[in-house]
Amino acid sequence: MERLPPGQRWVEHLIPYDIGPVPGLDVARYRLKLTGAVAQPVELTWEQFLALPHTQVRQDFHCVTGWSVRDLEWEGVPTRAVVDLVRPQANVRWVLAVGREGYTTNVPYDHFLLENSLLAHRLNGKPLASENGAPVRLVVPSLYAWKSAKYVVELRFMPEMRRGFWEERGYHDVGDPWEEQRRWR
Ligand SMILES: Nc1nc2c(c(=O)[nH]1)N[C@H]1C(S)=C(S)[C@@H](COP(=O)(O)O)O[C@H]1N2
Ligand SMILES: [Mo]
Repeated sequence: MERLPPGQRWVEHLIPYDIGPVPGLDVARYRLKLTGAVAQPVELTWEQFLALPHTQVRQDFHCVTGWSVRDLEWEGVPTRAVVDLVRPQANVRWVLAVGREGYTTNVPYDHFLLENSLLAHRLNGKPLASENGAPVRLVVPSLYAWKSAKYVVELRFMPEMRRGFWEERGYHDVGDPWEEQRRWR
């Protein structure tokens, strides 16, 4: 099976992209908020986050600007584990991921729930570098890389879609690289 989605080319390493400066953070002050249409909203400390079940995935990563990186090895908490914790309502269809610098992106709930989706804090055997989203990054390998919100501080579970930073600027609400869903306008 073809491994490179249409219109992509392989590069060796991730190319960091940020919408703006990212304030530094001591993990002792890190909180991950799980909010929205859920039975049990939760705010996790760094220790509580690390105590959740862990997984490792090896996945290619595709940026909408045209580059793809092979075989990134992410380690962290499967999205399923946080779903078990907060129990989203049956009508939830979207997750809005929020970065601590204010970045947002809307992720379809079915992609968020895939087995390869996780909240990563390690990459290729090392703690996540700050430029790649430390301390915790949402990783949704089934979608273009802009859906993988770095520096994630909140996941909001929503029945209705609310567009994130790039989606408001015309990028696709789903963003499946195999369907070349780059833009909606
Ligand atoms: N918080 C946050 N997450 C973000 C971004 C951002 O600007 N802020 N940029 C996105 C984009 S456009 C891409 S291509 C990837 C890049 O990941 P990298 O910086 O680890 O290479 O991060 C995504 N996640
Ligand atoms: Mo991107």
